[in-house]
Amino acid sequence: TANPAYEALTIDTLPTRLGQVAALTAQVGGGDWQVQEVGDGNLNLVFIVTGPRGKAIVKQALPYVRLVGDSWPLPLYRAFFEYNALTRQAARDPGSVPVIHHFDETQALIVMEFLEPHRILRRKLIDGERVAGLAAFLGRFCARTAFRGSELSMASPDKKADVALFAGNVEIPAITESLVFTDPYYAAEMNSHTPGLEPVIARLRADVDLKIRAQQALQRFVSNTETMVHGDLHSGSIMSTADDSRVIDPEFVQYGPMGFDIGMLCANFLMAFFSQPAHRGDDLADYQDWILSVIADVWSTFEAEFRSLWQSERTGILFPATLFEDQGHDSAPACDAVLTGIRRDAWTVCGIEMHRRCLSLAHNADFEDIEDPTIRAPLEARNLMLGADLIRTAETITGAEEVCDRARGYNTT
Ligand code: SR1
Ligand code: MG
Repeated sequence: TANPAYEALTIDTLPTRLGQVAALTAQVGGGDWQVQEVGDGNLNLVFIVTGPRGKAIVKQALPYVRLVGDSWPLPLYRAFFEYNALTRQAARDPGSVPVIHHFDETQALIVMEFLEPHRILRRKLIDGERVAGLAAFLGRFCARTAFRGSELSMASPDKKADVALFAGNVEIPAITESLVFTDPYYAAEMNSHTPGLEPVIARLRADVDLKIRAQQALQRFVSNTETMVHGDLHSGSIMSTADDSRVIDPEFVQYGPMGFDIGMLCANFLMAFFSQPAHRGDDLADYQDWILSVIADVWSTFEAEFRSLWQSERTGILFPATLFEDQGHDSAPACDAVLTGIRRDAWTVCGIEMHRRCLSLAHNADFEDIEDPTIRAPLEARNLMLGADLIRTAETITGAEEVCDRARGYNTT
């Protein structure tokens, strides 16, 4: 933030300021550029640069939270962590993230691949579109990044160095610590909610056991550095066509619990599910079934991929073959035990994310696009109640099918 050489780009200054960046001109060609600012997220500037040869994305961090304004400063160094997260995700799950063409640390900007005809998944879900291969892609991404970013796979010194590096991303995780894990459970200053939800909210905030569980999840989030997590893996951080998907926007990266990303992801599919009655007509039931099938398939792919990596890539210090296979012991029960911990963390985070998107700052379009609060409130109430249910029972949930059944149950109440 204090870097005097930093200057936010505008559509007018971008061509002059970035005209000499070889990695950008190699993508779009020299000469006349058209520039559009298309950032609709909470934090950054995002430009599409169109030249004679093609298009590229220029993403630049702002020194404050765009959603709130310059009263909430936010360090520019988050672009450095986003860049480093993208390079690691590309290595751990090749093809899962946009190709990076250029990084400028001083200007906090990343030039990357323009994904076309991809659209933000959240908008596709609101519009009732299906994406072939989505669950398999996301299940693999969560499993590969979780496994390959941990001491199950990484050499211990490398892992320690990476944890130390990403520990420098201080303010961004602090946003998650308050907005996600804490603010939903008291009358925090920036909170807002749809009128009519007061009785449900009062029940959540009166539930001491639920608040303990949410704080225990926060404790694990801040202190358990078992893998590099994306940190903000919601449907606005995924871009898809009808049959191709990529994960974008990992500026909330940190080392954290292996269940964090898949838990947040499933929360966003559940919110898409609960909001659908306001967005769909005749095909409502079919489309809601498809969303639930994505959740179930994300988990079956995640677990299959994790087990496969366990067998083929367990090269770190954790659960080494010297203690298991080399002594004639099957290590599959150890893998089961790790997956049990992941499920517990994931379903707790899932419930908390379902709460924060209706109660805290930064709601999601699935619900916010429902203009009539008398339609929105009961749908959000279903979402809040299932979220509480998941937090209270996370340890005993047998799997995603059980969660989908519970979602169907709340969908009719
Ligand atoms: C102040 S930032 C609010 C939210 O936007 C980001 O996308 C994250 O989800 C964060 O929690
Ligand atoms: Mg984001």
